[in-house]
Amino acid sequence: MQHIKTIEGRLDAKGLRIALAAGRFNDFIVDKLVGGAVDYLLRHGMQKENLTIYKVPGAFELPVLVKRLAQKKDLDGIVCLGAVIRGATPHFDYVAAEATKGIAQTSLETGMPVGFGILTTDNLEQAIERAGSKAGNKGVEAAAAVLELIRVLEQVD
Ligand code: INI
Repeated sequence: MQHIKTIEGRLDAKGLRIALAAGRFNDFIVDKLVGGAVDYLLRHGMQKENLTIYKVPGAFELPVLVKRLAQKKDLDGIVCLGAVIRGATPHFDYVAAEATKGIAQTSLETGMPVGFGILTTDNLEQAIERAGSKAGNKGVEAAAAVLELIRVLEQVD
């Protein structure tokens, strides 16, 4: 097998400044995602003083927060956390779509690495499964993704 130059991210958060952006809606689920993300980052060398948690009412408000944080230019990455759970009305679809679109657009426009840890589930059970039980913890996954992405992007020359 020929040697092919491969760039990968070191999972070392030492010295990085990361913000968590979390929606309060369904906070008993979101708190589990926040806890998972914090735990992951601290266990990967991040200093507590370099981590800030910002809270907004719900997932719909996350894009504008992420945009403002990305414009501050003193952050290396942002982890978005929220829980959008389907109800009896189409509200779910609007909130989930706007949050996803707005966050992705800001990340692309600003170049800020953003981890997407917003659950979009059909019911509460699916959300619980993804917030630290049967299906893992999406907050941990989003924190891991942003860390890896930051470390890859800093090697792109
Ligand atoms: N916000 C969420 O984060 N999750 C939801 O499941 C949700 N639902 O279903 O309504 C939700 N709605 C609130 C929304 O994010 C805004 O905070 C609200 O519309 C005020 O702008």
